[in-house]
Order: sequence, then structure tokens, then C-alpha cells
Amino acid sequence: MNDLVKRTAQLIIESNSIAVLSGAGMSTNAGIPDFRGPNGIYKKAEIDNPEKIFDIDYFYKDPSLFYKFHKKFLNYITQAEPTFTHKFLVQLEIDGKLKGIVTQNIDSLHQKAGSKKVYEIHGGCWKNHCIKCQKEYSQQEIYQKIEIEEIPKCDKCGEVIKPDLVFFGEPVKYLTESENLMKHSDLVLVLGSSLAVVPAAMLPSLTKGKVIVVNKGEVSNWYLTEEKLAFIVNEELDTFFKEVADEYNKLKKK
Ligand code: CNA
Repeated sequence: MNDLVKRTAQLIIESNSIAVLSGAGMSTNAGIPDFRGPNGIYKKAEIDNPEKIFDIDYFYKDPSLFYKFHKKFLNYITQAEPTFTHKFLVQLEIDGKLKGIVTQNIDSLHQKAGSKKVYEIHGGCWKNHCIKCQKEYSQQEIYQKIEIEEIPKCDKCGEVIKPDLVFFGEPVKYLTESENLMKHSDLVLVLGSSLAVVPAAMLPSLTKGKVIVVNKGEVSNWYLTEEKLAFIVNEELDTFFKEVADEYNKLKKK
């Protein structure tokens, strides 16, 4: 067995207050593409500066670029089911080991899997609001609107509707709660994130324990202090955590 599988399972067994920071790599096995992975949205977008899709200033100038992408994205997320790793985190919460998840994802798959304490720091798309009169629309209503309109507009005032996602240039949600969760943790698992986006990338090093990063691909280590980092596992999440779960369940019985 892979030594990193053993070490991860052992650290989980020894911990009583685990926090997770999850990213888009968590949901690629559920069929939702990430941003920066080899099949990610940025690579496939075929535009010069793909980051402008989620830039708030650009959204107010021309929301059609965002909605072109969002139409496809809503199709992915309405069909997606939680992965093995999402479900393993539910087990760790039930076992009293995991105290909470900070997710950069907007797909709500952690909640769909059954995780109870989840901070969606980049928001979600279940709720949407008119940028002028603030009338609220459900995801289902937006889904229906973008079938017929390029840009969904408010029924009441005719202005553009925006999902409750955190765009680049907007403040994240639940920052204090997320920081507290990390500060009180004795182990942080960073799962499927390139750690390229702040302030999310700054959270893991707040732990008083160690950080394990499991991410297939490049990880930006700007905000990961060496003293806190246990190790980086450059492997596919579900493959790795199936082995970790076997080992963890064996150790639990001892
Ligand atoms: P990212 O920068 O796209 O990084 C994802 C990382 O995961 C990449 O390094 C991939 O190589 C890696 N990866 C992909 N699949 C796997 C896998 N199966 N196992 C292990 N590693 C894998 O995404 P971040 O989350 O770091 O960046 C933050 C952005 C992405 C947030 O603002 C999110 O809202 C946004 N995003 C979310 C979703 C979603 O909700 N599912 C999808 C796409 C983008």
C-alpha cells in the first residue's frame, strides 16, 4: 500500500477536529469540469482571458459571456451526483472527526451527499437576484429563462438577474466562520484545489495542526507554510480516498 495512504489514515485517526477546504477537483468525477485542470473551463473556453467570465466588472458590462458559460454549467450541476470522496467526508462528520467544510464549489454536492456543516465561501446558484430591484429567482426559474433568453431579465423591472455567486472582485461569504473553523482544527484536508484563489488559499495555514493537500496537478504554495504542510498527494481523489477509507475503517476497529 501507498505510504501516503497509511499516513493520511493515521493522521485522520489521531485527529478530533478536521477541517476541509474543497475545490473544483472534488466534483470532476461527478462530471463537472474544474477551472484550471487539463479539461477545465479555462482551457476549453477558447477566449483570451477566461477569468473575465467571472469578473464582476465585466459581468455588469456584458453579462452574455457569463450566461453562455452558466447555461452549460447549470446542465452539469443539475445532473451531478456526489462522488466517493464527498460521501467519505460525510462518514468522517458522523464519526465526529470532521468539524466542517469550507468549499469553493458552487455545485452544493457536499450538501447533496449529506454533509451538515458546509460554508460555501463563493456562494451558490440556488438563489438569484435582480441587480436592481433584488427580486429573488430560484435556480429552476433561471434554468427555464435561459432556455429562451440569452440573458435572464427580471419580470418586475427588466434588469439583469445575477446568481448569488461570488465573482472575482466581490467579497467572499462566511470568511470569519471559515477562519474560525480552520483555527480550531487539528488537521486540514485540502481537496481538489489548485490553491490559486485568495482568500480561500490562505485558510489552511491557520490550522494549529497539519495540512494534507490531495490534488492531481499543480498547487500554488504561496500561502502554504512549510511548517504546517504534512505532504502533498498528487493523485486522483476518489482513487486515493477509497484506499484511505479502507485503511481508516481497519484502524477504527483496532
Ligand atoms: P481549480 O483552480 O480549477 O483547481 C482544481 C484542481 O483540481 C486542479 O489542480 C485539477 O488538476 C485538480 N483536479 C481535478 N480533478 C481532480 C480529481 N479527480 N482528483 C484530484 N485532483 C483533481 O479550482 P479551485 O477550486 O482551486 O478554484 C477555485 C474556483 C473554481 C472557485 O471559485 C470555484 O467556484 C470554481 N469552480 C467550481 C466548480 C464547482 O462548483 N464544481 C467548478 C468549476 C470551477
